Amino acid sequence: MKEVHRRSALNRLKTVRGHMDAVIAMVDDERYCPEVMKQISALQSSLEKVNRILLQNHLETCVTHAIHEGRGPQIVDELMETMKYTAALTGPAAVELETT
Ligand SMILES: [Cu+2]
Repeated sequence: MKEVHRRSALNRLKTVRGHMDAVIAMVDDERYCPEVMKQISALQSSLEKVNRILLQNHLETCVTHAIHEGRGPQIVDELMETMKYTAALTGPAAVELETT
């Protein structure tokens, strides 16, 4: 991985872990449902951002190398297969994530 992306992904994932602990405590304390739901949405958004960082890293490293080695079609197929489970990478929410 490129160091800049590795650092960024790790920092964000560690923040998510701390945030997740806080949300678990909220549920344990039986906090008001919409408050918990807002926090869950924020966690989802944070994880989607991490996925975009990983996608950027993949394009800049693995995909670039594969194309140079003539393995473009295979790696594109693999990526399309991966992204079909990730609406946030391809759907309208992805545009919002660009700016955050
Ligand atoms: Cu990769």
